[in-house]
Amino acid sequence: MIQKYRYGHPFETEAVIMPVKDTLGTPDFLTVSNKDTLIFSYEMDKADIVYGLGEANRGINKRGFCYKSFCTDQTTHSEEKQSLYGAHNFLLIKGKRSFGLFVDYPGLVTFDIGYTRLNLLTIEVPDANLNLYIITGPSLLSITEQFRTLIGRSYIPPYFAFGFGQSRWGYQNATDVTAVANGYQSHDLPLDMIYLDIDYMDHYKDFTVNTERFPDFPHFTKTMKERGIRLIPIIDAGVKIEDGYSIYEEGKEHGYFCKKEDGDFFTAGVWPGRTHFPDVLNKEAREWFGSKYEFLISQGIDGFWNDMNEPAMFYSDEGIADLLQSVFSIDLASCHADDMLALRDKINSLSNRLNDYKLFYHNVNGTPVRHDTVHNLYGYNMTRAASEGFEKIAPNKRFLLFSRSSYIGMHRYGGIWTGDNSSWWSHLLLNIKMMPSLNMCGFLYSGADLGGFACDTTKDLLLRFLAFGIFTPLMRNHSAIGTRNQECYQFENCEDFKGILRLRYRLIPYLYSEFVKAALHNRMLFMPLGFLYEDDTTASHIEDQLLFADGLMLAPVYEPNAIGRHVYLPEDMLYLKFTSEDTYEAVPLKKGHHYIEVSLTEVPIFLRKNHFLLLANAADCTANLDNTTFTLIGEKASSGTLTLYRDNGFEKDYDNPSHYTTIQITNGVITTSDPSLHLTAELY
Ligand code: MIG
Repeated sequence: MIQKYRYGHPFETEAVIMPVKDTLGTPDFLTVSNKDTLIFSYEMDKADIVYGLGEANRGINKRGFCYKSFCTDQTTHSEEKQSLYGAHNFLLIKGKRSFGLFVDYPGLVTFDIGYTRLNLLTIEVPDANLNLYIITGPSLLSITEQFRTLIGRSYIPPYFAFGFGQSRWGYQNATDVTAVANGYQSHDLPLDMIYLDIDYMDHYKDFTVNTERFPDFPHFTKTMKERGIRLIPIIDAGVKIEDGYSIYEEGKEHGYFCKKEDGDFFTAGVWPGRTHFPDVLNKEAREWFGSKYEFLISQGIDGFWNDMNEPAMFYSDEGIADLLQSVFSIDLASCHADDMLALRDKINSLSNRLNDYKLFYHNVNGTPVRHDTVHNLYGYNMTRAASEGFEKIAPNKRFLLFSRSSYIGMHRYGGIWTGDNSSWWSHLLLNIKMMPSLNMCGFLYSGADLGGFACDTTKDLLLRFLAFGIFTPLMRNHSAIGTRNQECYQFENCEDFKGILRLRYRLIPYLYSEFVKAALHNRMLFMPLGFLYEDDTTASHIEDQLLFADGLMLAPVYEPNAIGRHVYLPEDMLYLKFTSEDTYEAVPLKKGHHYIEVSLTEVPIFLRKNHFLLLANAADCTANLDNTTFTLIGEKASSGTLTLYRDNGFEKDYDNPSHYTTIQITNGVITTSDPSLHLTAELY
């Protein structure tokens, strides 16, 4: 059951698509105090587990910390950080009273989950205009499904987006990009996408291509596509101020940029230098910005990543003016260390200042709305702009699209990547912990920068990152300029990567099928163990194993120099130890605690009873995957049905019954609704 409590006059975020009648008052188990702000409190039981918050720091269980929902360009995801790039205000509390809670409010929301007081949850919103949704149901899975139904169907990317992508900030030109394609293909390592970071543009201007670096871009995208590789360019939020640059000129002419109180456009410093922010909360401006993606689509581009859309800014005119004033007011003769430290702090806090977010306005249906009060909707609407643009440019075609910043609701338009992590082992664990909470909030197409973005990676870290990454729908190796080269072929004995990458390709038809079904039925792909084994206290507190799709359990290795790890099995399972993409050992294991050995090139997969794993033959890119020949792995004693979803990979007719094939296994006998399938069963 879903109840909606309305306070004041909420801003219409469009996170929710399902109409729900207002309930008066406040849920009886919450206390609300209403002074200048609105604070909801809930007394937690000692044993309650608090799931949720989507793209947030720390554990699967969010207890013991204070989180701030305020989309932030967070360059270092260390443990004390309270805000990352997304604002996903959904909590799911499991305990004597289990319920889901969604705070639909577009500005700052503070979630103190047992930080100030161990057993007290408080949610603080700076003004009293919001919608609060309370969801109850017979199980955690049912509550999540109801929430997902409330917020609408998740974005479904094209098939190729399930391939492996290589990215790096620093690829300068066609030669660099070609070298990446050659590096992978000459070593027999599969690849589907190469990402273009900001250097492909002309002076970082959105919707331009630097023709010195890419002399014939349409031809280049075409030759790459013939090799099975798609180029995925980045789009940044800020539009460069430059006379004669058409995007700037058009935006200026129509007033499509965010304005200050005095009516002048707000100016922020980002990569292109001084820029204006397109007012994506203004419908007309959004349509205009979205239509601009055509410039690249017409040159053969099928996918994009939207960056810097918190929106991030390095500085503002006002911030610089303020700083200069402080600098010039210093009297060296009388100045104290404190003055100098204050100045240093001022320089360090020039970027992404809250004060700057208070200086500009959106035009929402003719009404000016101050940015900081709706801050969390910017990345969402930039991505929505792109998606709505695609609808017009090619209505039947799916594009790859993901964003750095997001709010719940954006999951209908695109996926997300989790931003600038580091080449740290702890960030591999963070990646594992974040996936289920992202899924709860509808972000199915998501993933981290595998190998780590900042800092120098190591081969073993990259291998372990990839061994988990082969399950994340967005599987991309990305790294920052100035860090060690991180493409798989750059490492000694690069054939070590082959088994893991090729296993990903063997998994793609299954992954894709499970993904589309999860999107259509509002289910999760990654789940905490406690979602299925609710009464198993041990399972419910496990933070480093996940359930995956229909019937798998994952237990990735995330520590350096480990030769294996401990695994807890909540029930008997079949342990599949993949030693390469096509050799594996199948070992039935009993419920309970085990130690498994996992070498650097191996991938452990656990299969639940009465479930089956479907594998294709490996291929060097998604276009070459055979979608009719599969291996089915399971236990002899298992019976079950697997519904396999297949389509042409780019159209949107998901309901077409011909896309669904049922494969039924009963006492080792397989029957299928598609007699042209070539199935080989490997049953143990
Ligand atoms: O200020 O475009 O998160 O993936 O490589 C950095 C350069 C801007 C941040 C993104 C990262 C990307 C980088 N961008």
